[in-house]
Amino acid sequence: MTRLTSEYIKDVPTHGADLDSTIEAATGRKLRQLALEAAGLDDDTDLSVFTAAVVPITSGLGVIGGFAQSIDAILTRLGIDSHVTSDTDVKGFSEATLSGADLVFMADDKMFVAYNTRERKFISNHYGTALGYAYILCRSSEGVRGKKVLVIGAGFVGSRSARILRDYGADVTITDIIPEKADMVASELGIRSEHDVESAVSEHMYILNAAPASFPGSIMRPGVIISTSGVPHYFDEEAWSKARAIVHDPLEIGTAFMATCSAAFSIRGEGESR
Ligand code: 2YC
Repeated sequence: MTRLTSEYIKDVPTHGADLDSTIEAATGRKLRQLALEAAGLDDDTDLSVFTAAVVPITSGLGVIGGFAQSIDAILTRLGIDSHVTSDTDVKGFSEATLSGADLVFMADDKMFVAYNTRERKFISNHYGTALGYAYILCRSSEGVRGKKVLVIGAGFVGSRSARILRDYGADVTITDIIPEKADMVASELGIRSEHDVESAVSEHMYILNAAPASFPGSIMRPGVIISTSGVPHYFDEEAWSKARAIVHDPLEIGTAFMATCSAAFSIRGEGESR
């Protein structure tokens, strides 16, 4: 799991409108609407009835400057009544629960979760990111049913994205720099794996990139759509000129889908932690 840096997320609190215009150009919808739809919630769902607390966690490599504040800004943009706790770690968690927070967001070096205190269930950032980028790819291509889709990266996010895209009816191929990882996920999901990443990229119009990969525009097909959570994120000029859409951000998409999916536990009264 790639650890974010303060530098990488410094624009998150203010980049909401820019991200929405990129997402809207690709899908015709804004992020909030997509995150509600994917969580099975109505577009007019009022998320302001939910309170959220973001707890900075100092374990392991410690706090990332601006991380909790970025999560807080993302949740506020969704209409959730959010705040960052004044304390960190366990004291911060006790402050969150004593304040009656419905949703508690916290991340150590291994996991980032949205915990629904009412339903006692959580949504991980791995799942929120996988769902978010898969749903954006689906909505960018007027649906992926029967379409060839490439997933790059067979880790936590890539394997979950592949499952979600398969369940959307896509013809999914997965690839990874470690071929055995792709083969394992492929056999588990009943999809194809491809060991030659570059030839796989050159053969697909719909790509979900969940790896810190960067591939040259010279191997891409004109009009390709790339939904890419991978960090670090780099595409050359030819890639930007060829692609119909390249959708990326370091934190907001995954967090927004975590938020709607964790709220959905309360609204829909069903679902399991994931
Ligand atoms: O500021 C804090 O509370 C830190 N404990 C946060 C550490 C987050 C580490 N994880 C990451 O940088 C990202 C996640 C957002 C998802 C994958 N890696």
